[in-house]
Amino acid sequence: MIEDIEKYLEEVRQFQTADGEELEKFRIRFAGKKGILNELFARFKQVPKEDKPRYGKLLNELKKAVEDKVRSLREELARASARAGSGEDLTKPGYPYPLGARHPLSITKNRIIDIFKRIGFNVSEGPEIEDDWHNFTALNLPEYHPARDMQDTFFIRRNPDWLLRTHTSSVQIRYMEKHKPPIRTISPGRVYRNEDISTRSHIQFHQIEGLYVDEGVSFADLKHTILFFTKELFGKSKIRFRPSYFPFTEPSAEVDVYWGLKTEHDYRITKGTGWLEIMGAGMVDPNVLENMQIDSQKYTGFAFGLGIERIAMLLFGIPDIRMYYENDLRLLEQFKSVL
Ligand code: 2U9
Repeated sequence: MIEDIEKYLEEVRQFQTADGEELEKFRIRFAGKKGILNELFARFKQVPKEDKPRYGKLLNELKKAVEDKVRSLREELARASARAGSGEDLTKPGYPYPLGARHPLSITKNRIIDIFKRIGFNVSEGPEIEDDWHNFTALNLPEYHPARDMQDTFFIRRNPDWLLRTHTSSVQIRYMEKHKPPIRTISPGRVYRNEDISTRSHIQFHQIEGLYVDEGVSFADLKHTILFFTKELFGKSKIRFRPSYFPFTEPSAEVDVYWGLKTEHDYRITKGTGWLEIMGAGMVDPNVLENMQIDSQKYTGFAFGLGIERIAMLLFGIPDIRMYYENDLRLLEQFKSVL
């Protein structure tokens, strides 16, 4: 029996393979449940007493030799397969890459910016915390105007001159401090108003305001610019101007686009009229130009403002302004392929 072990020991030491399956067969033959090692251990009882120490020692040696051989050959196999590559099938298609989506407000903002860039407007940005001058005074907002009221504006408690801007017109005031006419700029950004939150209004929303100042800019230029815009953004070419009032423009108008009355949805959103209000606009009040040291006898300008949330609601049929700020993936994932 001792000779058997010595024979196996020699066989194990000699064993070589570069094949994983063959190695596994070898392992099972020796170290498997019904393998040689277990069988030899089971025979221990029958070994004559005087042979037991040597038998035991040799058997343990055999066991260790099997373990060492399996481990070293496995390591060699792993190294060989790493040299040959990962073992992956490189012709398989890749794993799908998780795709993000732009926010509907960003999509809308970018579309509007693109349209105005094509007719010579640049993009200007400014701070969300403003002072009274840039947000109100320079814009011809008189002290008694309700917009200046605590009710409508968030003031910064540390300094009563500071507030969260209520419109991005403040950016255009800053722009005129640095640049002289001709000026063609649009200012997108977040604004804040102290309003009750509902389906249609929120304490924060986004605006784009536009400003064009040069010699000879007229109301006709304003009308045609806005007509171009509505054609490009909505594909709609019927618009109307309704007289209105803003402190910073004179004359002022609200702009409606003819949406149509083809579907029940059209009826609902236009309240049965077919018309939808999309923005406000007007000729820049001469007082505002003078505040900027721009000669209002020589220069005129037009300005307009629109709420991005409202436009995005129309473009994408979003029913509630709060949905923009909830980060619900069920909404956001719908914009994966929208540009
Ligand atoms: C300067 C002078 C005048 C910007 C204008 C509007 C009309 C307007 C509203 C649309 C919906 C705000 O987001 S909203 O609630 N805006 O109706 N905005 S004219 O007039 C300016 C801008 C800058 C220097």
